[in-house]
Amino acid sequence: MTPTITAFEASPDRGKGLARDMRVRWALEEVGQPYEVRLVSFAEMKEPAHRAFHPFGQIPTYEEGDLTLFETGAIVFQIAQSHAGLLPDEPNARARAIMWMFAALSTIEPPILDLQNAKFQEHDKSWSEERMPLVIDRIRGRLGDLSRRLGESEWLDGEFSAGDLMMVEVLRRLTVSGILNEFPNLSAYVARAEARPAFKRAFDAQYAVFLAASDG
Ligand code: GTB
Repeated sequence: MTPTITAFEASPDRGKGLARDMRVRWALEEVGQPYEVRLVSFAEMKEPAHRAFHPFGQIPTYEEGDLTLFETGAIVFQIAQSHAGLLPDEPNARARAIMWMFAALSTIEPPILDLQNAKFQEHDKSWSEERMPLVIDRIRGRLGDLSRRLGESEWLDGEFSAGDLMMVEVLRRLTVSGILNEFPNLSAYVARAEARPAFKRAFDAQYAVFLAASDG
């Protein structure tokens, strides 16, 4: 059964692969599972037809047979559980890879999202400039801890896993900010992951959507 995911018809990131369909595409490419994409406009995302798949009116969603999922953590976990290649077989190593997925989503991503909100939604507030150093320092704190744990290792825990995929996807949101460059081992970690053939296929697929939208 070929799964179908949803993605932005016109992503605001202009082809940089920063929207969250990228992590689902990448997971599917890593495990060699072909997929289809249904592109949705911002207006369509808020319509009842899309909200039936995603109560919060967002992308991505994942449909496979009679299973429909939203939330990239759940989607990538489902892909990793039902195919070989993204989770180790050994039970303890598998549990640790899943732990890193949660760490990416619940410990590293929130302060990074706070920076996006501060930059794009709160920049016109009187307190915005004063708050910014605090927002950036929270990210620095988390990245410092992550950088120390990664050290000179290639991946977070042994072989590349869904934990690395999710962590790299979260860290990629920081590339334009320059903060990641303060942690050379984390920059190298992201670059190593982006060099994976599966990442490149996923990136090219979402970029093709951007190019097609720009032509039209
Ligand atoms: N927790 C959910 C998950 O992990 O699936 C979050 C899903 C989510 O935030 N989806 C965003 C969305 O649909 C797209 S990825 N937003 C529209 C809305 O809420 O109305 C977030 C995103 C958007 C834009 C960029 N960008 O331009 O760089 C990057 C990431």
